[in-house]
Amino acid sequence: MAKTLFEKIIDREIPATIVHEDESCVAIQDINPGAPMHLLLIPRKPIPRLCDAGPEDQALLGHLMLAAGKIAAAHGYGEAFRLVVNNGAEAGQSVFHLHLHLIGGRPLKWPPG
Ligand code: DGP
Repeated sequence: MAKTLFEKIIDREIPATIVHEDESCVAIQDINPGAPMHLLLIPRKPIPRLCDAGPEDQALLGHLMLAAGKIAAAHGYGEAFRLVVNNGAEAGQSVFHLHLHLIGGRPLKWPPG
């Protein structure tokens, strides 16, 4: 299988600003930020979409959520941030390696477009 874009970033084959790294995930700055904080939390495991995750991924998904809160706090936005997962092209997913958008630092409207 060809590596996903995010696997190449994790493997340092493509440059990115990495702001967090642990045994299960990597967080990078989004190349096209939509807010003062716009990070992508990427599991090392290349699950294409959230709907492709299975029961075996339960701990990993929980890890991502908890890591997001800690990373938001480390960036000064621990009290007000948004997590977004685009699942599928029609929902706006463009990179088919599961990732959480971690957004903060400006007022966020609801519902998102
Ligand atoms: P999504 O549309 O939900 O699949 O989000 C993919 C995000 O990935 C999008 O916000 C832009 C970001 N992105 C795409 N290519 C690169 C890249 O080469 N480097 C970085 N840092 N981010 C990228």
